[in-house]
Amino acid sequence: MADCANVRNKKIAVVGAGLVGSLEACMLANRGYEVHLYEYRGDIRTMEHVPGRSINLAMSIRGRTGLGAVGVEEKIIREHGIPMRARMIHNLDGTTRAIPYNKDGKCIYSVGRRYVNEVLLTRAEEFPNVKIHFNHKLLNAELDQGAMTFLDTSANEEVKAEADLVIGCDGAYSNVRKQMMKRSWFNYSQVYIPHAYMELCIPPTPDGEFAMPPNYLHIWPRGKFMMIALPNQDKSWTVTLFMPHEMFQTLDTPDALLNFFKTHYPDAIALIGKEKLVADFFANKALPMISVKCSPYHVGSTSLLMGDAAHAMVPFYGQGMNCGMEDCVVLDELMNKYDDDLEKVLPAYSEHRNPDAEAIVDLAMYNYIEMRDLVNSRLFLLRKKWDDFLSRLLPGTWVPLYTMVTFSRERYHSCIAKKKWQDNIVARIVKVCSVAGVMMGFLFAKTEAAHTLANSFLTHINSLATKTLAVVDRS
Ligand code: FAD
Ligand code: EGU
Repeated sequence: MADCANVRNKKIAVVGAGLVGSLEACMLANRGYEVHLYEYRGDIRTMEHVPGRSINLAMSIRGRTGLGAVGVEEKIIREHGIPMRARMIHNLDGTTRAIPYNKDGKCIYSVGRRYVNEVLLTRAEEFPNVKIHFNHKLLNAELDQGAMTFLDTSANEEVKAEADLVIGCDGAYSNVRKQMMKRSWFNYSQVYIPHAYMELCIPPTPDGEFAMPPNYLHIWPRGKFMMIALPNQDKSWTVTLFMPHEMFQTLDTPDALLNFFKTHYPDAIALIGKEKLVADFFANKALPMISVKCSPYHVGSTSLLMGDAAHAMVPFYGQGMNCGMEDCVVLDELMNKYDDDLEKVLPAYSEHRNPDAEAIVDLAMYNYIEMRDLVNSRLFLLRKKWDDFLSRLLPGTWVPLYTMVTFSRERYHSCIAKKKWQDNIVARIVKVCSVAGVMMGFLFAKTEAAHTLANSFLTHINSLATKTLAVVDRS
């Protein structure tokens, strides 16, 4: 525990007690700060139903490192994590195919959002220097003064508060970020993608078992629409259906819905159950997906954005929570480096973290475009196979992009740089092969028959090269 002058007596307000805010509160408490954690909702540990999105999430090394720093990694992974060792691809004809994530046995874990959040809240409360204020909605803030106004929703009255540092962990539609947007030299951009998502549920079988093999992330890739399923601890599955939001509106009757499923996800109807599918679909609503970039993340030495507030991303890499939890680790490291001198730490954090956050926001968006444009699951398989083939051929030097992102803490921006380097090599190999092919053509071209053979060979190589280059170009 740091005990220097920079920490003593300093008060930090963390706005938002979601996955990132509750972790960040623990991290700061560990350093000895007086931490006030403000949350709009009530205490989810005492609520029966928690409103909000995505019931379970894929947790990988970056998130786990954050949990480990406050001593709850073991607990969450062991008690609440379901290993997913491979993807299970569901083809249109009902056949399935598994593609492992990692040949060294590394895997990702399906965790319930609620469990993770509850464990982190309980951990935060164990620190005597943390106070959690539930039912407090941030209305306004003077960020360079550290002055905040909340609505206490249980008493329906406004409450003022002050802190030396205000950290916005208040999610994709962040109010703290909104305050920063009033300031000069704050950059901001957002994009809504045309797709929306809806969560459905595959219940346990009558004998209380998982209805599909549990240790997989199940995927139904269908180009314009896609479904993904992650296992829950109660042996149910949370299925997320992704499709263009206009298309959700065209599925406006039970018949239209069932026909859609019969055409695109025939195997899923039995798994969800016909009546349940109709009931859940029409009881739910399709939710939007937003992608946000901004910079810098700080105001002087008095305010900072972390998690989705700083970098909301589309969910197509399973990295939003992982990245937000890694934010906390990065800030902690910089606090060590600069001895908790916030004047130095905050600018250093913005400068260090922004290229990485924007890199994963981009990667998630590219992956969305790639999945959307894949015509069928065969192409999905082909892509993964090609990457895995090269990584087996050149272990260590040729690490597939998703492996760097998911199973290492390589900085996100350098994952992109390495991928570009790999693509360059592939393009070169293809070129060299084509030239070699042309030379062979001339060598063989001495007889009439050889000439014909060489010609068809060349045509073949050429079309192959063009196709491969087109694929390389797109990624
Ligand atoms: P949030 O979890 O949104 O928490 C923000 C908190 O702030 C909330 O508790 C909210 O009530 C509170 N708040 C908001 N406004 C105020 C206010 N004015 N005053 C006080 N409190 C406020 N990530 C992964 O790593 N793996 C996955 O598999 C994955 N799957 C996903 C699937 C979907 C469909 C979606 C939409 C996202 C997925 N994510 C995934 C991303 C992940 O959900 C987010 O990145 C993560 O929840 C961000 O955490 P956060 O704490 O920054 O924000
Ligand atoms: C989307 C929604 C498979 C949870 C990306 C893979 C996701 C998750 C993939 C959601 C895909 C897509 C990867 C993981 C993960 C794959 C990954 C996506 C979890 C490239 C709850 N994605 N997701 N890639 O490789 O690296 O399996 O909602 F379909 S986990 Cl889109 Cl590793």
